Amino acid sequence: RQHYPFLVLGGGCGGVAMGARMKRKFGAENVAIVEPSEMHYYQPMWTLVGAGAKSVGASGRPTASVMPSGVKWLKSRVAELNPDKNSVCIDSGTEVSYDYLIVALGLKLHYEKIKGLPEGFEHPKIGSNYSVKTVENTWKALQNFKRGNAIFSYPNTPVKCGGAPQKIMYLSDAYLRKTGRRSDAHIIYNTSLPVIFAVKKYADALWEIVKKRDLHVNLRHNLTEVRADKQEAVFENLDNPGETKVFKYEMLHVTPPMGPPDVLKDSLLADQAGWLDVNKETLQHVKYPNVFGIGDCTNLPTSKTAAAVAAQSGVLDRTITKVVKKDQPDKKYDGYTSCPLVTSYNTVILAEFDYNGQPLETFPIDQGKERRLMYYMKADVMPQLYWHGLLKGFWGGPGPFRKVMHLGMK
Ligand code: FAD
Ligand code: UQ1
Repeated sequence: RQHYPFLVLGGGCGGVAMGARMKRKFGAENVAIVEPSEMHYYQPMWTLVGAGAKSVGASGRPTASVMPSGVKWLKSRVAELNPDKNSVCIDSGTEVSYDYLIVALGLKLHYEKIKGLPEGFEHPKIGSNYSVKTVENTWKALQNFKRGNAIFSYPNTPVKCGGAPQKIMYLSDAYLRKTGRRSDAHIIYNTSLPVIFAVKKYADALWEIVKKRDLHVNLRHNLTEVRADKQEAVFENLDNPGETKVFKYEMLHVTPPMGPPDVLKDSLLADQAGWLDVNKETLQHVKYPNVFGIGDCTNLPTSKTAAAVAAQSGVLDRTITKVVKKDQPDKKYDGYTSCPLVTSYNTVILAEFDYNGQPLETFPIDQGKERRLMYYMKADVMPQLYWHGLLKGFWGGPGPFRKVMHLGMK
């Protein structure tokens, strides 16, 4: 049996950021992070990897290199959560107890919920930017595109980075134009949602783009089956259950159904839907005051992104400091999240918004327009901000910059 005052579950984006912050406040010897993977990936880069603009190698670094030095890395999976005993069980059978627990387990991809997957990925013409195992298949399918339908799916569950399923469509469109094959392609976005994007300002801009570029959007279409040997994808009509439609494809990009990690879903820490049940302003667990959450595994009603994790990390750092001192948490998370909507190989619409779905833009220019500056931010600035700012516990989101940038302008 081991004990750590501060135990972090998951060594992805939120877990490493919080590990670094807890080390700075409370000392490295008091912090441990449980994470089984040897590699840590900057997932936002996979959108560009799928379109051939970055290499998959550039998106990953050894987990050992991102662990805050001196913090204990328990290279294991969490197998059981026992908040009534202030402890967890890890794979090795060891019980690890804590004074304060930070849950940052991310979410689980469910390719297997689509009939014919994951084995369908052994065939060509199909890829998925959501997994390191399949992201390069997207780029292969795009390069080998001859003639027919290019189809992009969006599942009937919460997802991380809600824009990513369509970003790869815009990049594919741009690639096919660049290589003179666009007239041989029928490009289709089949989404389970009733809208193209949740925030009206950006949705309006995206509808303009799909019209101008001849991209066909079908709302309430949910991918249920892939017959990869026949290059067929089956979608159900969510407004008319039981009704299905078969699409032939020359290229298929799959965004899988997603859900909470199993270990969390089956625990006392989960809400009805299986996500970590936290206070939406303080990120403290609603039932266990010494448990906190960050990122994709939580039930925070905002879009699941690394940008959101950055803003949450600043708030959670403050909440924990207050709780440790037996004070009331005071800093409040406003739901800030951001999605750089890549619309070509050199443009981005930088969506930023809060819990109310209101735009909350950092720069004093209209971010609803496609901009080259924002592409440069997405492709070259964000990775640096991630590795050297967010993971080191120094980047708590653009809030303070927004205030400075808008001085005298609003
Ligand atoms: P993760 O970073 O996924 O980390 C979860 C960790 O928990 C993992 O390391 C995992 O190994 C570990 N874990 C899981 N189960 C266990 C267990 N039982 N025991 C121990 N450890 C466990 N965000 C943006 O802000 N901008 C973007 O442009 C953007 N684009 C994206 C594009 C794609 C294709 C994808 C896939 C994501 C994108 N994101 C983007 C989203 C962003 O990557 C995630 O929201 C972010 O990584 C969430 O951080 P997290 O710590 O909650 O989860
Ligand atoms: C951000 O903070 C962040 O985390 C490092 C991202 O993840 C890759 C983002 O995509 C974005 C857009 C932000 C927000 C940052 C700024 C400067 C607007």
